[in-house]
Amino acid sequence: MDTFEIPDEIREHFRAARRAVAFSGAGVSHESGLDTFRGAGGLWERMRPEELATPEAFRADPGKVWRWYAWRHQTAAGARPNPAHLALVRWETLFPSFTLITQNVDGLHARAGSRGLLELHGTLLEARCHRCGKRRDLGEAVAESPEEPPVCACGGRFRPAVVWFGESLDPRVLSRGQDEAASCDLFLSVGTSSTVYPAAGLIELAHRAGACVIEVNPEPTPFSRLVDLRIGAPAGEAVPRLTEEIERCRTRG
Ligand code: BV8
Ligand code: ZN
Repeated sequence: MDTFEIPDEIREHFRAARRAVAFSGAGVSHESGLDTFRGAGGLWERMRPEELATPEAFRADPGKVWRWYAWRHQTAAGARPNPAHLALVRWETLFPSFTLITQNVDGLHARAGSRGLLELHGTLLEARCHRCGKRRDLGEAVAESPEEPPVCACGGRFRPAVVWFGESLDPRVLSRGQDEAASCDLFLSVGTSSTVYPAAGLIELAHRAGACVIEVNPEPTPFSRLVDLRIGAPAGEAVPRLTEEIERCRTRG
């Protein structure tokens, strides 16, 4: 992709924006070599979510769920942030307020250097006792017990510190994300199928608040018709290019 057209009225939003939000999903990490969940080649093509990413699945077969997350942890630890993660770090200096909200649990935004990140679906880097809530490093827990989840001092089992289907998101993280979406003037949705709620609801919140909403995704999503600018290209190409355009608009006017 050499270029994409940015209409003048969108450039005007780039110049005027005071509060920006980026909302990311698994597609942002695809060019780092991590699988997405949905779509061709996605993780859910090979496994059913309810067999692995639910509390019921963990109760039924804790070892199977633990080994799947151990594999994902290893894959994420071996991956490197790509140009999309790195470009989003620059957004922190471009606007008076910027919040990065992610559905990803792979830790790549933080490793790229993003600060103040809102991780809506938790993190793959930590394990949490399902009974007492004690947290520990997931990599260490896997090294100690690769096949079955280790047992906590309280007798409970450690599980990945992610949010499974049917579980509530951390209400403080969710409400901060909702507040930011509802009060921003520029909202970038990138690499998400926009199908998992309540996360996907942030896009609608931003749109209803009158923000300029941009979508970066090679495939259309349920929100594609609502957004102000759709860029049908991979994040690793589109986000750095978009970031350069914003930098140009904000420094040279
Ligand atoms: C809850 C974390 C209250 C762990 C994940 C019916 C209607 C509406 C809602 C529901 C419903 N039935 C059930 C629900 C609720 C449910 C839900 O939304 N279900 C949907 C699927 C129907 N939600 C919940 O359960 C949530 N909790 O509602 O609490 C409650 C409480 C009790 C009882 C009931 C309700 C909790 C949801 C959390 C799920 N956690 N995982 C883990 O990772 O293992 S899900 C998973 O989906 C991911 O982790 C990710 O976080 C999330 C979103 O996925 P995406 O990031 O968007 O990834 P996806 O693969 O889908 O898309 C990738 C995109 O990238 C594609 O569009 C592709 O085109 C694009 N792409 C590919 N390459 C690139 C690219 N884009 C850019 N560049 C590229 N190179
Ligand atoms: Zn415990």
